[in-house]
Amino acid sequence: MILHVLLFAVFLGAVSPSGEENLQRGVCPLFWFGYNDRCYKYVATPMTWADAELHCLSHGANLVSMHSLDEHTFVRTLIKNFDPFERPAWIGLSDTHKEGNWMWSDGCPVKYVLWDVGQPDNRQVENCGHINNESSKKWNDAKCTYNNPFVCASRVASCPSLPNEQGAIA
Ligand SMILES: [Ca+2]
Ligand SMILES: [Ca+2]
Repeated sequence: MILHVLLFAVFLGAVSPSGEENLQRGVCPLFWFGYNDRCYKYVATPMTWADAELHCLSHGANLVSMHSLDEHTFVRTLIKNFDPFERPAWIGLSDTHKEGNWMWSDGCPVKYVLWDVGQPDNRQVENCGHINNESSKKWNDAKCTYNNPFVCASRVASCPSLPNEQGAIA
């Protein structure tokens, strides 16, 4: 029994961050992490944007929407905890329905964005958003058929109120 408890502690240690940036599970299910009033999960299996969203939906969630620099930083930390290379991961942004009109898949309005310099550029048609672009680790639009890891986030009853931070759309 004691051995089991020890093994469980080691197991928890394996999914916990080792750095100073600490992820908290809070009230979230196993393998999900809490930030403010939502739960977030990094999924390492690369999928197309649509399959990633469907995967999140199967957990009662959506691809992550972000509404502040703090939230962006949390999502980066979450990814880094599982992928030290901080490779691109899908987020819930797409402009599939109307070019240049970005929407979050969870229905929250897009009022905060953190696009990388020169993005979104819709280069040869790019309609899906990801985080961790190149060295800035900000957001980029890419082809929706690319296979990327992704981040899901649970839904909230109402969309987050939006602080007037840098990056907010006028
Ligand atoms: Ca586009
Ligand atoms: Ca792009």
